[in-house]
Parts: sequence; structure tokens; C-alpha cells
Amino acid sequence: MTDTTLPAASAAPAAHPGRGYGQHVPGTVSGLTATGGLAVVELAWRSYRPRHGQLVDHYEVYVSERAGRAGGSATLLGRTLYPHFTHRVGPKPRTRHYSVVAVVDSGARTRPTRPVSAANARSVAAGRAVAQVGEFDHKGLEFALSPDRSAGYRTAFPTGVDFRYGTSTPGRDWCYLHPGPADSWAGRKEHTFTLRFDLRTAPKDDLACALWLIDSHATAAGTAEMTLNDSPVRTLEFRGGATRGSVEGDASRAGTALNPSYYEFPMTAGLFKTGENILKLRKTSGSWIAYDALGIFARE
Ligand SMILES: [Ca+2]
Repeated sequence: MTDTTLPAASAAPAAHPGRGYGQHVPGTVSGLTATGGLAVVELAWRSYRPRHGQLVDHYEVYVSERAGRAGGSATLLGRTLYPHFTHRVGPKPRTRHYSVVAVVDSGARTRPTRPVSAANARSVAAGRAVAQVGEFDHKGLEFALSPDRSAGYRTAFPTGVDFRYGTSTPGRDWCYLHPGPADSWAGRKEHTFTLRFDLRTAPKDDLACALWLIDSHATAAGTAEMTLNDSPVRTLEFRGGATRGSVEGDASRAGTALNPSYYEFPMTAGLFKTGENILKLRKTSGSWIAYDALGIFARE
């Protein structure tokens, strides 16, 4: 898995922030902060105020895996009109170093900020997978019917999803969108997605579940009930998204309208058993959720 999910803008050649083209304008962007969370690093800075009546055209955000002065081996993560940026990252904790350049309407650029460092939080998905569907990469493109063919759901999955870890294929057997009872296109009823997996022995220690979504309905994200081997695990209350995940599938792009959310929680060892285990997620209220990945993990 690629940990740094670079947006399309990163196709630009390896950049040297603040150097290489255009004229400099005085100063630098100030107040840059970087805050690591689960699956993200949030960057914010103070709006740059150019002199002589110029306007800020945009900001450029750079990341480097190595500490040191900006301009070394920084990669352009993306451009933004606003004084903030969300870098979506993978499950493994890693420290990265960020710098920002302001570009004014004449094309002149500030010098880069001093790099600011942040580490993302460790996701349970950084552990050993006991069962997993999809990759934790802020994209739903690996799933069936992605990115916009929800109209085919009732034909392709007339009784919901039934996926066996190890033999089923995400691109054929797991739908990118999980409809809810509010969705007329899916028959206005509850839909259950099932994940089957085999254990040679029941675990001694508690495991953990990670469910990452690329998006959900903005005002009716609703709830789902998760069970394992018919025992309740928990009720998931989903955060409102952007209602875009039904028609687009890549939340790692800079400037995406998608609004991902992340759910991680322990699963008691006593719920698991030797042999076949059956995890079910039943959407019990609201509209759809759009998957990035789902899995059960042991801490390594
Ligand atoms: Ca994914």
C-alpha cells in the first residue's frame, strides 16, 4: 500500500519550493501548523497578505519524508485557494515534513516556510490483517460497480453482499456503495453486507475493526448494526459526508469534494471462534455509505 496518497498535482516534477521560476515576493507564509490524526494530517496557516495591491492566487503545499530545509526533496502535494489543506495518509504512523509557498497573481512566489513536522496516528489497520476487504487508500475504486453504477446494485447483489476473505474479489463481490433504508434505488429496505473468514484457532487477545469510508450521505448518513457470529458488536452512527461517493471514488485527490470518515474499535476475543466467522454489517437507518476498506486486525 502506498502510504502517501498523492493527488494528481504531484505528477509535477520534483519541486524546489520557492525556487526555479518567477520572482519572489517578500516574506513567507506564517503560522503554519500540522496536526496528525487518524488517516490524515491537517495543515493550516495564516492568510498571506502581499504588498502593493497584489492578490494571492493560490498556495502550494509540499511534503518531504526527510527533515531538513525546504527545497531539498519536497514533493508538491497540491494547490489550494484556502489557508488550509488535508493530507490523507495511510494506516501506518509516519512523520512527515510540510512547507507552504504563496503564489500571487503576478506569478511571483514567497519563499517556502520552514518545514513543520507531524505524524499521523496509528490505525489498527497497520496491524496484521485477520480479514480485509479493499485497501485503506482513500479510494473506493477497487470495488464492484465503482464509481457510479449504483443503479446496477439490485441486479448484481439481489440478496446483499456475501464475501469470503481469501477467495472473493473486491472488484466483483463487494459493492462500493452500501445502501440504506432511505434509498429508493435499492428498494427502501435494510441491506446486509457479510464478510466471512476462517480462523485456525480463536484469538487469545482482543482484535480490532477498521472501517474507512470515502464518503457518506450529507444529511442522512444513518446507522448500521455490526454483528460477529450473531453477537452484537456495536451500532455505528455515521458522520455526514458530502453525498458525492455514489458518483466518484477517489478521495485522495487534492480538492476532492468527497468527505471521508473513519471508524475503528476493539472486538472482544470471545466473539471469535475456530473455523468460519461471520461478520455482518446491516444498514439500519438513513441512506448509503461509500467504502474505502473494511478489516479486522491483530496488533503485531
Ligand atoms: Ca480503498
